[in-house]
Amino acid sequence: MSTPPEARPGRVAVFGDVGGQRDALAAGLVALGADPGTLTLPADLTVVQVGDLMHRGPDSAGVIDLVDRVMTEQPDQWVQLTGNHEALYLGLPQFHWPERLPGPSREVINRWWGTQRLRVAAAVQVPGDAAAWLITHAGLTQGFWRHFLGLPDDGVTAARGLNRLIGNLHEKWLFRPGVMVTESIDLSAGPMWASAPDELIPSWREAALQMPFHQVHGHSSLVDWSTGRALGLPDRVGRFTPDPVLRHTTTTVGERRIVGIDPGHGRRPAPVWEPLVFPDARVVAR
Ligand SMILES: [Mn+2]
Repeated sequence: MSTPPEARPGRVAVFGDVGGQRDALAAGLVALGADPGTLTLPADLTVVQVGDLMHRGPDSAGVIDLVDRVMTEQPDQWVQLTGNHEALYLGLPQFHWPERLPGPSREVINRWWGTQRLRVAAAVQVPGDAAAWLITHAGLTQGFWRHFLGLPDDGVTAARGLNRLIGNLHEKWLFRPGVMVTESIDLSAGPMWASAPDELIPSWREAALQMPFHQVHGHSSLVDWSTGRALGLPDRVGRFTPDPVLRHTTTTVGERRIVGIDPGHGRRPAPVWEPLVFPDARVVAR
């Protein structure tokens, strides 16, 4: 009997927002041992991508093709999460964006959603740490965790609760906007829209309880990497550790961590960035 892939510890690489930068994504995969020609992933590697595959950069259609091919050929090794930009194509438009994917790419996004290949959350377990890592596009705010998920007390239950909303009567909760849409700060902003400096980090820092998991998110950052400027109000964001080479920020909230990994690709790819790699981990919910 072979061991199911999800039970075998290996590298789990979490990729931030891609924003149409197909070559940057491919280079990141090759750096982790993917075949430079076919991009076939090495057997010990699982990728979790946090969504926002498209727009801004030069080759959104190429990104969708790349991901569709890897997900078809190695379905156990690629977990694709939904961002607010994917949501533009899922019948719930909430913001204006000047670019539009070509029809065939839109059909791929809809096929992923219809077949539940597009997820909202994943949970990763690292040996020796009792708390799991919850991975979503924008992060799970304390308010959304409390009011819309019913205070799940671990990351696996939180990930399952979020994914259970896909296709459910309450699916629209997942797209609950925040300050980036409404210009009004909401500590219950949803996992597609929460702003890290204004909503995600303050929602947990200001709560008198322990966050029951670690988190990884993309979507927004505590630093404008192009200028190095910190974003948000310092007394609400608190202290954090920026890594300008990886383009990651780490905030410690009590005993838990929140790691932001949006590299901030624009029209051009970020000059430096890395995925977050857990060297010995398992995807335990997806
Ligand atoms: Mn986003």
